[in-house]
Amino acid sequence: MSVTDLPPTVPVGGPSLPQERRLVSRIPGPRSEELLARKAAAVAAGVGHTVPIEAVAAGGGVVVDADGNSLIDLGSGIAVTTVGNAHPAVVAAVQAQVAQFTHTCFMISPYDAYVSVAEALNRLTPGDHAKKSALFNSGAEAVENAVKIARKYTGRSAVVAFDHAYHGRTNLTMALTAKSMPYKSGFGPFASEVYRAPVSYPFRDGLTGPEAARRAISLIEKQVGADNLAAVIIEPIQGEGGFIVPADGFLPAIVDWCRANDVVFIADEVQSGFGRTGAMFASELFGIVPDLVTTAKGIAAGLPLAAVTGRAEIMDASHAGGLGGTYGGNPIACAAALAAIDAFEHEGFVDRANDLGRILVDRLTALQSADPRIGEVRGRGAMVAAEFVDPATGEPDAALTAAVAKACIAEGVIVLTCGTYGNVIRFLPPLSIGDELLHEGLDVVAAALAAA
Ligand code: PLZ
Repeated sequence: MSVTDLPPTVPVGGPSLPQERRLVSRIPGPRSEELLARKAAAVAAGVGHTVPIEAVAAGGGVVVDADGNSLIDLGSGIAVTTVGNAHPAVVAAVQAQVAQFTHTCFMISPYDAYVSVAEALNRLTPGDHAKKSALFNSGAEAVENAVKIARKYTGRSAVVAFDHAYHGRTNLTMALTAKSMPYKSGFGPFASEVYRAPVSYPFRDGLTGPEAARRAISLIEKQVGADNLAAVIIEPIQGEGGFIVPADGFLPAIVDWCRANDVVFIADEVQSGFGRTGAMFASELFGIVPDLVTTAKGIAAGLPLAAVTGRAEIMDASHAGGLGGTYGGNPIACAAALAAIDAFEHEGFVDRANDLGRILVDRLTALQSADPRIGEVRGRGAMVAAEFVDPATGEPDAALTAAVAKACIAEGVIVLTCGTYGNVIRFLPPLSIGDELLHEGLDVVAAALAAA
């Protein structure tokens, strides 16, 4: 069905959608319930959903459902629609490309959009060294390939990931991911030669960055050995694990150790990249230059695209034909990415992430000062979270977190939870949301917390 075939009651998405929270039924309303019943009958039970609606349109700062409810979007489809849903330039670029050609397979007949995305990534990722890129379909696939590339370059096999890490749902990326339930439980055996080190989690470990780095490096040296180690992979700000911002000095010390030991340092910026944190890449906030960077999500405003970008000599170590995939760097996804990247560079979105971040941190910190159940407010730019605890013990309070998130959704505000202990509400608004709508969303969060 094309947009023009939709019944007149279904609004067209994009920034022209009325920017309002509007509840015309309970959530889920009757039409959404119908779809959810069909989903339960037709879609594998393992594929869950957080917000019980049938989405029909989205744009600016709202998602509209089939019953006519308009929900404030504080999730961006997990940090994907960073420049906004159905951004007009992205829509135009996709429409033009889809009418031109949909696929040739870049490994068969190369085309401009792929090369242009690679050039943009080589230019935008941290560091001014010679870089190259390869494109894929999903964040997990980018991570898999970053590990392949690092192994080929170093001739070593071990990989170190960290506590609270999330890197994907494929076999190798499940092995790299820390949390068993729901990501890994029952899905093993997992890929071998993956080792786990402790991260810097200032709220829970109380260590300085250098102390936390020494702890991790000592474990790596004793339990893995630098000579066996191809790569260390880390999210500069951990996403699914709880929006954990490492203490100052932690990441630079790990990077320095990797350099000194010829270990490839991979920054997984799938969630933190592309303007989300108020810098183009979160690595910049910590003054680090990764050897390889994985990107996805925000890169193409909702079209499936991912990339590995890094030092030319590392990227070129793989033999011709060793990297690729049928759809990797699909021309429609690349066209969307070029439009989204242009929007990042010319529409002030990176500054906007910092403006939204200030509102989020101010409002949440004010709530925290009156409510000891908020243990910590943390994040950078428009990647901000609140961690909920039992004030008496400091223990994680997952039940409170789930209750607040559920109440927000029932009131028409999309919030997502995260965290190893399930006790974090994360805020990832599209950078196209207006201040007023963000404030209204946070009013609903405050009310939900007060009532919980
Ligand atoms: N690396 C840092 O955040 C995806 C996962 C949602 P894919 N995070 C959202 C879910 O429950 O499946 C992610 C990430 C980081 C890698 C990935 C994986 O990216 O595009 O989902 O494969």
